[in-house]
Amino acid sequence: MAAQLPLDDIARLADLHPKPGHIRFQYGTAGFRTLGSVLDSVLFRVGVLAGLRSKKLDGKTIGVMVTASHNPEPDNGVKLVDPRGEMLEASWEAHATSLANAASTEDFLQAVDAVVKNAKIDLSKPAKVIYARDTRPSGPSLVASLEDGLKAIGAETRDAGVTTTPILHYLVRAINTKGTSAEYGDDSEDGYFKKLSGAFKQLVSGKPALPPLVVDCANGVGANAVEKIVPYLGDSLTFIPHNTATATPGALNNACGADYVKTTQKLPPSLANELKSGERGCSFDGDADRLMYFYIDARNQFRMLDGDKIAALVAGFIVELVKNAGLEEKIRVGIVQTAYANGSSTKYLADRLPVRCVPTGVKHLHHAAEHFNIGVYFEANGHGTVLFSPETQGTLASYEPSTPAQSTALKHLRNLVQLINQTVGDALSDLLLVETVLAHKSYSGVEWDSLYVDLPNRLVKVLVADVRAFQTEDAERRLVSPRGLQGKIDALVKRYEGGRSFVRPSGTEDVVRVYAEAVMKSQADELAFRVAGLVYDETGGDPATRPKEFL
Ligand code: G16
Repeated sequence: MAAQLPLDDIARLADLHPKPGHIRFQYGTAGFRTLGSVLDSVLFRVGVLAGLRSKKLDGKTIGVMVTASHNPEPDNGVKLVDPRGEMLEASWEAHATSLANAASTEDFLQAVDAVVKNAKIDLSKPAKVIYARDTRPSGPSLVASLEDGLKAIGAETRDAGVTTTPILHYLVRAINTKGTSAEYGDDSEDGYFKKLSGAFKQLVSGKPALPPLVVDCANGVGANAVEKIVPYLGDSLTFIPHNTATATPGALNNACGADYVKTTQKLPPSLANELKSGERGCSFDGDADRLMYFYIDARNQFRMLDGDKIAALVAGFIVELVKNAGLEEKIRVGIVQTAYANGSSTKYLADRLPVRCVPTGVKHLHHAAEHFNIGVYFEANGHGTVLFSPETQGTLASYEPSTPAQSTALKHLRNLVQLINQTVGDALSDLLLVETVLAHKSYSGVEWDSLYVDLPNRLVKVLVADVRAFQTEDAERRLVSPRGLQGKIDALVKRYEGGRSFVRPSGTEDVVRVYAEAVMKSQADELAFRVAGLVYDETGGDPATRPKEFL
């Protein structure tokens, strides 16, 4: 007889985690994300779903990360990680949403059964799941709910404890590739730190050590990772960690971290006296999958080096190595960006390399980057990585260089394959990558920054009655609904020199985001607030949050 669902176990445990009646959950850009206090039922159901996903994939290990990343501390969230360490396959997002919204235990059992039938899951297969959480106070109880779901479906589990999102992604891939030719590394935090630090030390060997680096850990789990990697790095790089108060209530992502830096374009106040003219620093976000750099210039002004600048720095370095290795005929490097990429960065990169624009969300960038031999993807917010296709990794492994210069470049490329976390954006791995390039080029923030000059830009949020009323096309660069709004935005944009603006619904917060750029800062600000005002007026936003400049 074919294996059956353990309905009694699922029902008994599901009863302990009832769905709040008034909420509709959506598996979005970064999984489920909302107030931690309403996520109990979602976590239980995600546990069941993770078990089913593993069964579907013949018992491969699935990851579950409990985090709300850059969101404020009361929020929490959960996302699934597929076996190669990438985001959950898009077709399963609908299954996640349907399970999360089943109104009662009975409805939930039916929804589970529907997923089993729909996805043709062989229930006799094993289920293996590894999970982790960030440092949010709501984490432990949500993990307990998740564990109930995993128990209900009979999954074999591994608790990776409190760790960063990218380490969890690394562990998933390491577990699933163990003993294969694609082995990714030892499936432990120690394996991760050894892999990254080993490659970094090789890459910077013989280069003068860079000055110590100020790291703003956003009072999140990245603080633990930074502390742990220090002994592995030895004297190859020195950190000055800040915002490491992971146990202080309300501190997470508060006036610090990568999102703060990107959206306010300011230095976190806590670092005000830490950086002197010429010095560089960087910020992680709450789960350490985003990285922003900055430095203080000769006039004591804060200068931001965002994901676009990281992409330009890293892509330039990789292209040079590929050329120096004599591999430019075989290896094509490409870039993937989103609509948020600064217009100057797109121009700078497109003059040198193929560039693709895709909708926001790492999964979109990741998939597009897989089409290149080496795909460099970064969102402007600092979320990104570099992918080396399996063929390219094969080429790098077997290539026979014919000069000492080629041999050196090849060695560097091989080490980059080890240094870069290719499963997802990883603040720590990206930091080591940036430091590698700075060391090789003898760049300070100034030289790096001068690759191109950012167009002034502004990002604002608008709270509206119904975010779902906003739909986009053309990689989120144009609105299709509410109808007529795009035409008004176009008319406004035309009045600003170098003007560009777009409006899109956030996938992680209940807001609409408005981006604008123009040749002058005051114009970019004005355009952003005018477009935000249009959005507000069109759609009846909350009066309390109407963009202030236009009240
Ligand atoms: C997540 C996604 C990113 C996305 C960001 C903001 O980041 O992984 O790809 O750029 O949300 O998305 P939105 O503008 O739709 O809210 P994180 O770091 O929060 O996981």
